[in-house]
Amino acid sequence: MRIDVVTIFPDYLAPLELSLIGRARRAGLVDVVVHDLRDFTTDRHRTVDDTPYGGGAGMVMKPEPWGRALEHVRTRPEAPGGRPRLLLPSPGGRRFDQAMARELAAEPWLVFGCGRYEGIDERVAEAAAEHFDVTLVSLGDYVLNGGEVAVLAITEAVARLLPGVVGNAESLVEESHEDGLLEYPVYTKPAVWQGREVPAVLLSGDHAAIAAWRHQQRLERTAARRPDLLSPASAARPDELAVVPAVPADAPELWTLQLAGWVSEAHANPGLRIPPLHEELADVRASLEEWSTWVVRSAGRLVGSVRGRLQGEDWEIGRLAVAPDLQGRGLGRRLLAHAESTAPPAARRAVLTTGEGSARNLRFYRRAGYRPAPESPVEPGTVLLAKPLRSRRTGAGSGAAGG
Ligand code: JD8
Repeated sequence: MRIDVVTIFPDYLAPLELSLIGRARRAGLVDVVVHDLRDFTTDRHRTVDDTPYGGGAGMVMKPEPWGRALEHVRTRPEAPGGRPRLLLPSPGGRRFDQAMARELAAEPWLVFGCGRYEGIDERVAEAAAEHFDVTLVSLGDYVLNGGEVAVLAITEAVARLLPGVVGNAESLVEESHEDGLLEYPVYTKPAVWQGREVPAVLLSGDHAAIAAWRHQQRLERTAARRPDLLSPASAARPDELAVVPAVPADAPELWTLQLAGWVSEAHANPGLRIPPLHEELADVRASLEEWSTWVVRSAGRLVGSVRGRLQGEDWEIGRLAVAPDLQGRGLGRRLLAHAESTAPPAARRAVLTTGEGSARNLRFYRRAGYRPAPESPVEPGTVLLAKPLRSRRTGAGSGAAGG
């Protein structure tokens, strides 16, 4: 792989002469060439910046030196030929991650353009697209003073994936972000340090037990420190998620969600017939015609739903479901509040049913203001709960006196 870097601070890239990457360069496994942008200026002050059109603080990098520099990198005799990837570090770029590192490691030729000041004249990237595949890349959501640090990090993350750069390629496999899990804790001699022991399993010689322990450690650490890596859905904060009307295409996932969501209710109410667990996909499709139904998606996955329909002066709320692995984060509360907020003016109270044995649900609905309804539930073994709705007609408080 060839890596060309254009910068006004060539010495900033000196760390790439060290350690693994330095050794790989000397071994010819990767060829890194650093170019000084000022070599492509034409004035005796080697000017690379000027004031911004439209005013404002700071300076902007001039296009001409960049045009000349990129043309030189692309066409000089030692250039490997073909259409290089031009990577322009920028706070607004595509977030660099291990997947992008793997993608870039498959490229024969990378060219990095390091901006400074307030950035590079926008026309440079536009013009470069004629001969380069241009990608704006960001190291992360914080502001640096230039692109060099990003190039150091990206070059190291990419070059170490090249064959022969990391001595034992095996170790690449179990690394964080490689397979979506953080790495397991590591230890070396002495077995006891400051009274702190190395976990006994690691001294056991039982490789199967060690592998299992390490995998468990990776899962626990990832769940504790980076739940977003486990399933992007798990990271979403409920108040960030949009509650939207369900569409027919949601039916299969809705069916799956309700089958998953009512298992715990079945356990809590032995012998009680739980309608959601006895429905087929066709029943769910049909229900979308009869009920106003809303869903919530996180990272593309349908993770919550609720529905409502007017029965006389009652706004009947049902099928409030949250994916089991995402319960306990307030999404249920959000969905219930949404269902209540969409009750038509004619509705004087919200009603819903849950199992007598569903202690957790009963606590949840009580906290939301629901109380056992005066009338008996339809199904034996269930509880009919009701909550007065702020009557829209009068704008007065809930039906209850003084409500
Ligand atoms: C390139 C100039 C500085 C940025 C005014 C501060 C990447 N993750 C990242 N954060 N910041 C950068 C980055 C910053 C750069 C340049 C990359 C060129 N600056 C500018 C805009 C605000 N100054 C980055 N990758």
